[in-house]
Amino acid sequence: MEPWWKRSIVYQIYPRSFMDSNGDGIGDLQGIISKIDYLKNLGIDVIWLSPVYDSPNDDNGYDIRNYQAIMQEFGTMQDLEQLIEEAKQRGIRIVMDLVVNHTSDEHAWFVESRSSKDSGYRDYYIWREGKEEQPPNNWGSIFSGSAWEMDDKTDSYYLHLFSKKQPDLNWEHGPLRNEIFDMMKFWLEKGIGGFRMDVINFISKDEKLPNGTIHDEQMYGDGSAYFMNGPKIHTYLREMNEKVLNHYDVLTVGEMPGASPEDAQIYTDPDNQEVNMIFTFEHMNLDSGPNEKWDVRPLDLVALKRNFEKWQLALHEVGWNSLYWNNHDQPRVVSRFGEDGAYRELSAKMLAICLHLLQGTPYIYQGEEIGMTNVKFDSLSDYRDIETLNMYKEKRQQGIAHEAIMSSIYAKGRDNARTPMQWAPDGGFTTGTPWIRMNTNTTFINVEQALANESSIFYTYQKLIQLRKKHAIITHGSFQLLLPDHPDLFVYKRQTDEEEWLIVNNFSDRPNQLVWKEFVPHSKGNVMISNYESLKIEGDIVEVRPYESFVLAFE
Ligand code: TEU
Ligand code: CA
Repeated sequence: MEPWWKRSIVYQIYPRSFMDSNGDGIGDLQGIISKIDYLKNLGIDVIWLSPVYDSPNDDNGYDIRNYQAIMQEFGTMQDLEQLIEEAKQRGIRIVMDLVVNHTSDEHAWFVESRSSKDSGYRDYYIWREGKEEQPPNNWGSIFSGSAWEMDDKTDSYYLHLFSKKQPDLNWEHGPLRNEIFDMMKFWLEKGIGGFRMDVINFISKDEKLPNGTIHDEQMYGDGSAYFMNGPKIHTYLREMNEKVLNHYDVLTVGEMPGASPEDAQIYTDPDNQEVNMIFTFEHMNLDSGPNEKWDVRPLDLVALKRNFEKWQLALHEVGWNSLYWNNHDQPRVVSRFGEDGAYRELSAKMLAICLHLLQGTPYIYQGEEIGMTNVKFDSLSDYRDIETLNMYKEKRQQGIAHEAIMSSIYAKGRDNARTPMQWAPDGGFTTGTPWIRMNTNTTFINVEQALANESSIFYTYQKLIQLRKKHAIITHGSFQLLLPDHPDLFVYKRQTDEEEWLIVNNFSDRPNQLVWKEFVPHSKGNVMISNYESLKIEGDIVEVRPYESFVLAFE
């Protein structure tokens, strides 16, 4: 039988910024519960909830202090159980974030671990002696600075690939793995629909922890070759399946920076019992330089198309793709690959259609369905994200100009995705002061207006979801990229034995022409969805207008 998650559409909620129910400026579980009917109306089947666990919030919940308790600001365990139940009544499953590459330094395990070299929890984390007053190796942290922190109590260093308040767990240690597996069972027994696994392909480190290459102008070594897709990653994932996941009917998606399509074939092949699908980063890295996300480059559409092609072909009938433009770590796609001024609505719909007609499970990030945009705060003090703040400090120390850093933050900063959900012209997120400033364009980009306008971006998403439910070709059809070298148009075909669909997307504000006969089997195509009122066809030529997108079906 076909697994349910192949026909599901997932909606990601970043709880802190979704809906505040009690006026403290912080989104919470009751806020989410109050909006389930909105999500039901959109048509999604699954909610992926970013972390709601007890946390000191160094990295907004991705630094967990207690895996089995709820963050007080978000509510209680009862609120979470109520959310699971109310979602279930509407046919919606809740997928939880599983953050097990690291914990908070305030987690009881780490407090124990750092207390003494003889602690029974010592091996839960990765401790090493320094070398001549220097850290054990040259790795840089993803959040700037060294990946090692000296802990005076035992005169040793611990590894933290992210902030120093996020020490990495030692997966080599069997008892640690068993604790994680028990914790997973605790959540599964509550009836959740699965896990999104945070940087799960980082959990197996090369035990020798060798120095990494130092790329141009960088202060630290790049250790990724020694912790991404590490030596025992497949072993650990299979153990997790045997001991836990195989006993439940759930969705699993591994967040996997640095995983190639070849890696993904192994991770997602059902015979291997590892994960159902992964989040690739390859398409998210195309508008950055090779070694640094802050080195912002214009998007090369040809490269983007080739990349999607590679993934679509690699996993077809082998594994499974996840499809996304956005999440809580990425800038808003309409500002990034679309146009967020005059063409905002058209380009947001185009991007939606282009992504949702591919093979895989689509993910919608809160606000994407109304075309929310990036923000530009004048003052650094309005930013909240630890990655952004640490990076700013480090680059200033290296002598880089304030303006240059701010322009990288405007393009790539994670807070672009974290401004509060825009429910109404006056905000509608909170009655108090939000923890991070609201985008001022909520006056005209908001849910209230989107719902009232039948041609809004929201209804394009709703329609895309309905189409996917109805037409098996979207889930199962083969993929073929057409016009691979065209600089503006992203054109592809989906095909089954019975039908053929043509998907045409203009990624530019220039009109482009297509010679009809070269693409369609015959003239009787049905328009399944589009973002203009009707197609512009003259004789044998179709004019594809600025940011136009349409899907034609042929029998
Ligand atoms: O992100 C992993 C990750 O490597 C990047 O996406 C990172 O957030 C950053 O954008 C790199 O420039 C996951 C979570 O999604 C992220 O929110 C957490 O901060 C991180 O892991 C640590 O848990
Ligand atoms: Ca609140």
